[in-house]
Amino acid sequence: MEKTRRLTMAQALIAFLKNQYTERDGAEYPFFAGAFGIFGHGCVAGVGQALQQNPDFRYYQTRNEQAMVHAAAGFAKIKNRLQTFACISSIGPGATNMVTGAAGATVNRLPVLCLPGDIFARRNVAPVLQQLESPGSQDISVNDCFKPVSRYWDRINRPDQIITSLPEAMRVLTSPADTGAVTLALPQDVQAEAWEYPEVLFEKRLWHVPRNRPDVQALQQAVEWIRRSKRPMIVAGGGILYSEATETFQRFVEQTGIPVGETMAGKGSLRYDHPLNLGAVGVTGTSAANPVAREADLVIGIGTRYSDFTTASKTAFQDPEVRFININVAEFDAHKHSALPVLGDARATLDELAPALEGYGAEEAYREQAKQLHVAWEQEVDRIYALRNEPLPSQGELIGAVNEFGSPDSIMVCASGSLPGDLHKLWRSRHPKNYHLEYGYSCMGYEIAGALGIKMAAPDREVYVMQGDGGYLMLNAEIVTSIQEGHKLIIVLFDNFGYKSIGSLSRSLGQEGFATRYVYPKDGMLPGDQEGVEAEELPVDLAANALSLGAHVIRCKTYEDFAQAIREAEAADRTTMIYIQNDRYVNVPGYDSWWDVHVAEVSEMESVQEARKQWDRMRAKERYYL
Ligand SMILES: Cc1ncc(C[n+]2csc(CCOP(=O)(O)OP(=O)(O)O)c2C)c(N)n1
Ligand SMILES: [Mg+2]
Repeated sequence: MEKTRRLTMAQALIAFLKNQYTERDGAEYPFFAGAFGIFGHGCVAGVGQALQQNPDFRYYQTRNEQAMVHAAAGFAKIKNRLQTFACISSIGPGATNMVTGAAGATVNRLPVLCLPGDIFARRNVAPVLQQLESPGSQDISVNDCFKPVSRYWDRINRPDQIITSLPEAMRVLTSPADTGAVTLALPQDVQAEAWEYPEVLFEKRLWHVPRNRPDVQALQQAVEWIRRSKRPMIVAGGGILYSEATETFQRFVEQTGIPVGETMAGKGSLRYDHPLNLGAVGVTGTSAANPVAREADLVIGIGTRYSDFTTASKTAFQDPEVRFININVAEFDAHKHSALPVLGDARATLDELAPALEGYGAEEAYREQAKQLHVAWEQEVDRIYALRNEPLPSQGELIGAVNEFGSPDSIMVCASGSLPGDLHKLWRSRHPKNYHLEYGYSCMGYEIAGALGIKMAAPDREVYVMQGDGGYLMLNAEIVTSIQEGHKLIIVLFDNFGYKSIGSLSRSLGQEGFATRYVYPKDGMLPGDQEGVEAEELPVDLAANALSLGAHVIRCKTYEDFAQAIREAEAADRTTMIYIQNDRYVNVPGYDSWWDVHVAEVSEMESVQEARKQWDRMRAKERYYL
């Protein structure tokens, strides 16, 4: 007779989760570091009760369900997807609050297990509090919203269903190619129902995370293409970091002499001062990487999903004969741009590609040109770091201060606004995890929440959150959790009274920054930039806000105050905000690139008509790469 244990579904779920482990290269990790959650009637009697009787599976109380999914994703990113958190919510709004976080995790290919409570499977008491009724079906709840943002989705309508559902959830979460958000919707009655579960379900399970090796023929073809190429370029993506391939990658670059441009997720795969590192490529690319991309006859994409920021909306690569080799664990990404797909783990593939390329080196003159571009770019960064804009400092010089005076083994976190582009260009990455940008979803609100997970994953490193006033207002509640749990963050707040980013985008589209400032309406309309200093600013004090949540606060006015505050903040014993106002209009330049934001085809505004003409010119440069 099979041994069984009588447990509620929620108790069985927790007993299963705490026995899941991953293994790669012989090292083992508990896959779940615990659970984040917010209790409500949709989970307190089920999962809440199970957590209470399983104190060895640590539960963390958070403030906002979206934030807890970001925290889990940030944690998973630092752990190279070998570990994550489960996220528990009540039904209804608690559940749907997680949808944004889940989408972010899936876009960024990061494992997170979402466990939203769900309406009664039993149905007789419906509609229950917070239930969305559908006149067309009783088999719909708000949790169906998770379907498009999850890589695996299931609803547990009977307690025995988890026996087959949980292994599927784990397969997807631990798959390098398929990972993302996984959602198991848990009807609140079923959570508390008991079942005789097979004892083997609760035994330790080790999920081997593979390093798949590439197809031999594809590899040989790649070798031929590289040997024949005159102007090859590598586009380094996040896959290099997740695969822990940075050392192998550096050797590969040095052996072949092929210059490197970095994506948002791939920045840090090579140290900033490596002579063949051309820095950021694409919309937010550098004066070194963008010209090399434009002329490249072969692009070797490693672990990249080729977002429009990387391809400059398909204008970055202009050689008529350009072709692509994509090294990727995911077939979907490997085939993009009609590439030669080299399906495999980045490290395993580079390990096989390097010996096959013995004797090959990019041409000397080409290498020299790349090195000179690298040097010139570093001088440009020095120039921007040294700007001393008055009366308000510029964002570029403040980024420089954090980079130069912050601890070199820190982690810098950012997600949205004008900072990501500036950081992509200007941040000098000194180790693979130094630069942490959530730019797959670019979700305002990721910054502090993600940073909480990051600090939990790397407690010995300082974590700098770089954030605008808009992002801060969107979601700052996890400051409280960081204080409750003693996970210190340094929040560097750039207050520019609104949206510097969308303001400048709006002006570039001929729309005068309409409704992108935090000012009072005038004559029934929100002023744009044409109102200048006449527009009346709002009486908001974000430093006082952080103070009221329990943070230590350092207010700065000048660059000198700020540089001093960066040094001071490291000595603080709890989450600290460094508050500074910066200039809305001093931008880091673009380096001959473009982003396709479709301009109005007809308009009464002359400035929009002008912008449309410019758009037409650039639109014509977009390519299909077939
Ligand atoms: C959740 C979410 N809503 C809206 C946007 C669109 N958006 C991108 S940047 C931005 C403004 C950000 O303002 P702030 O954080 O102050 O940064 P700044 O642009 O001033 O640098 C907005 C609204 C977004 N990225 N995420
Ligand atoms: Mg702002």
